Amino acid sequence: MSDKKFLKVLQGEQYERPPFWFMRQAGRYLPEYRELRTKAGGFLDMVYNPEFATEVTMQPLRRFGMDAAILFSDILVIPHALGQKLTFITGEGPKLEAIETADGLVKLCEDALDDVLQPVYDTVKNLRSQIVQEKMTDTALIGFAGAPWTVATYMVEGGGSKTFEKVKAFAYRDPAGFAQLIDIVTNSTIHYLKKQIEYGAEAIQIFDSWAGVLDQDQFAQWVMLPTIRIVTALKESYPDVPVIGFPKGAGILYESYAQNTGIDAVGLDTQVPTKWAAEVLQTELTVQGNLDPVALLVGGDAMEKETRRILEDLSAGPYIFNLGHGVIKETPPEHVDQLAKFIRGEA
Ligand code: 1CP
Repeated sequence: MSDKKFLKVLQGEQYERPPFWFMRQAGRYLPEYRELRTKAGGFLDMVYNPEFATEVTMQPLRRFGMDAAILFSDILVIPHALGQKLTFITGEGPKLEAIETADGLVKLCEDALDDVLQPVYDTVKNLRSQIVQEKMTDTALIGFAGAPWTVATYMVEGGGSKTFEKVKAFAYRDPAGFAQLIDIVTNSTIHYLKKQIEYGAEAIQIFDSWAGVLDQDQFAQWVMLPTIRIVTALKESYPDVPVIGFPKGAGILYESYAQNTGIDAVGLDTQVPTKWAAEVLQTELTVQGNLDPVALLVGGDAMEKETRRILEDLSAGPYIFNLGHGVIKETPPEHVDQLAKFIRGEA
């Protein structure tokens, strides 16, 4: 078993200074990322180029010394590898050829997943040796995927959404057809995550960014069940690789998600009250989170005040410091530096 601090906390250990990493720690807020993205041509050209993807993953670690690296990829490589057309337009986010009914499922094919995803696996392998080469011996490598519900929202809506009308309508009108879509994504995700572990990922995070838009029954069906299937399958093959679940926006349903999905740690969004999390969640498993990304954007005293409160509330149990969602692209890198130093007790 590895003695990296991040992995130890996922096994339930506690530290006075928690390990930390930030969701979306690689990306557009870093000038060196923007430079490489221009050189690569497009976002997917970076994701499917192991050399570029490795470099971009390493960039924030060199500046800020996080305790974990997260593979540079995207949750939408699964629909892409299933054959759905995907483009990333700068400033507009992802666009997919929407699948609005079960008729569209015939276009998806699970046979060619690895043909598309092999460069991502190669990136994982590269990263493990790059981390050693740069002497970051205590830095762990996180692999990830989107949860089936969240990935399905993009597949059905054809991109990001504010209302989730199309994907919810599909699920209401044709639950059996929608279940087929969720099954296809679940199976592909299990395969994809197992491959990431095989190539060197030391922990896995499942991003369910839109878990919060469902009612309780839909949450049970489209968030809980697929997550249980994924975690069970991973644990069968790799019982020692920890899994972090991030059901953003789940509110009161966090409790049942944390207790019943088999995950080792739960990522808290900013809205989860930290004292509640300490009492209800942290007594059962490791928690991660949940500084408001806007506090990081603002920096200074406001950021330190929020961080201090979170550390006070969550440091008495197994805890990984993180944001409640991804780094906002306008965030000054100096603020990230300030936060990293603050968490380490250097400022
Ligand atoms: O223009 C650019 O350069 C692309 C911006 C970008 C980046 C840096 C996208 C497009 N994806 C990524 C990388 C990414 N995406 C990572 C890499 C590692 C890291 O965290 O440093 C990860 C983990 C993701 C995960 C992801 N992609 C999620 C889940 C987490 C979350 O933020 O909620 C989601 C929902 C996506 C979809 C996606 N990809 C990109 C964008 C702009 C979006 C969001 C679209 C929307 O608003 O709905």
